[in-house]
Amino acid sequence: MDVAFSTADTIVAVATPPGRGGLGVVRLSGPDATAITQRLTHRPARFEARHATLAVVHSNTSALVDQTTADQSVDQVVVTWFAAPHSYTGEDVVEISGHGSPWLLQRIVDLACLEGARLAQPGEFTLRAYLNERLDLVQAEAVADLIHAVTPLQARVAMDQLEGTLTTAVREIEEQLFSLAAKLEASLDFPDEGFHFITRREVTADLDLLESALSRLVSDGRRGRVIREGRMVVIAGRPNVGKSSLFNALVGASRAIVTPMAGTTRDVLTEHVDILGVPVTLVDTAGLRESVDAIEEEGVRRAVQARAVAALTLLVFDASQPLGEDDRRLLEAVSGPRLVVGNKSDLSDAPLEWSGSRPGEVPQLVSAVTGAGLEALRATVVAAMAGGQVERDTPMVSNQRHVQQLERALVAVERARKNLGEGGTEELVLAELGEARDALEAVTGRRTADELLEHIFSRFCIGK
Ligand SMILES: Nc1nc2c(ncn2[C@@H]2O[C@H](COP(=O)(O)OP(=O)(O)OP(=O)(O)O)[C@@H](O)[C@H]2O)c(=O)[nH]1
Ligand SMILES: [Mg+2]
Repeated sequence: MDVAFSTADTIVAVATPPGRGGLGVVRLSGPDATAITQRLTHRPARFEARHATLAVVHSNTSALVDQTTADQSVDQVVVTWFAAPHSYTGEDVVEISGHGSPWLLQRIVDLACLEGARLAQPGEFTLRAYLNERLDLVQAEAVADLIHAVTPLQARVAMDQLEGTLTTAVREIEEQLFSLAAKLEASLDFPDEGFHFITRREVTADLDLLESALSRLVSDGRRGRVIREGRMVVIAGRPNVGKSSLFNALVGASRAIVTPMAGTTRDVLTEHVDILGVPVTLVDTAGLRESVDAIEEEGVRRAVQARAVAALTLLVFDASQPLGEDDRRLLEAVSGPRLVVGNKSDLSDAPLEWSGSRPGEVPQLVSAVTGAGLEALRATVVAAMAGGQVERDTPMVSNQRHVQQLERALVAVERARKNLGEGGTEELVLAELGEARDALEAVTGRRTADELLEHIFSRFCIGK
């Protein structure tokens, strides 16, 4: 966005997704939004704010009047004007609902540009909403998340943030920081008496409260990030243990070929699934064994590659059989985060004989055929991805940028506590509180560099 965040001009873009639809919306925002629309629709009278007005967009705009082309009707549209400051961007916004043909909508945009509008950059409407303080940065980022949401839980988390739950939580912590800092500042004015307006014990208690509020948000962010970003989970195991059957059961469709023959899967199969609200890229792989078959060998090589980039590996064993050589090799080979799954639990009542794994690692018994144990497996998978955190309320924090700043604030508060414990002065504590406040202001965007804004808003689509 090289315009350096100018808000002086009027921007225009198609706001609905590309492709055909019953309706399509062209949106304008800026000081000339209504004037441009009046010229497009040959309407001398102003539109009425927040009223749907039937109008016709003409091909012959004022910019073209001296041309010889005959005027034509381009589209019959409904125009709605949201008068500043009561609009999404805080500026005059006009929405032109036309018929949802990409060509027609593009034509309306082109005509608007001839009348003086400028094509909007990705995210520029929301950027203006932020610059005009209609949204803070958390909320603006939540708009992008909401647009990108593919699971109901992702949408819930984004919507909560758009409604300001995280902003409110951050503001509360900022207020606590501010009132503590104010008391310390006041004490500084009376240096001889030291901690005059507040005792050391009170400072410690306040810092404790801040610390626990911040660490709650930071740990919230672990699960939140998993929900927002999604994760890749790879299913691995020796041939025939039922990896593809488990893959199909979790996908909810018969996607991978399943046969009683060992070595059925030879390629890497990928599906996007919603596991308790977390968008997961689930990967089925070839069974791991020494093979003389070149195709299978390649499949095994790809399986190893997939495991290397996975957030989590499901190591599948046949619970109805004793562990074999290939099983043991696999247990040694997989070094990253993993869950051990004993499949075919329906075949035997005897518990899987289990040895040779990491301490505390016990196989989770499932049956891909009957579905037994799958619900519990889903919960364990999500908990494992979120760093062992069990599911509770919808997390308030989900964006890595927010998590980083909250961690920065937490570390500063922890340092302040440590300083105080070691007999540090008010100045030292105040410096740390200042650092914590900077970090929190970076979350909501009250202190933000232009490059960061550019980075954040470039994630948006045009028209948003
Ligand atoms: N009884 C029972 N049979 C199962 C279960 N899961 C898979 N099977 C059977 O085990 C055989 C192998 O299943 P697959 O899903 O193809 O196994 P795989 O691990 O993908 O095998 P490869 O692709 O060859 O590595 C098939 O006959 C399945 O029907 C289960 O939970 N219970
Ligand atoms: Mg398979």
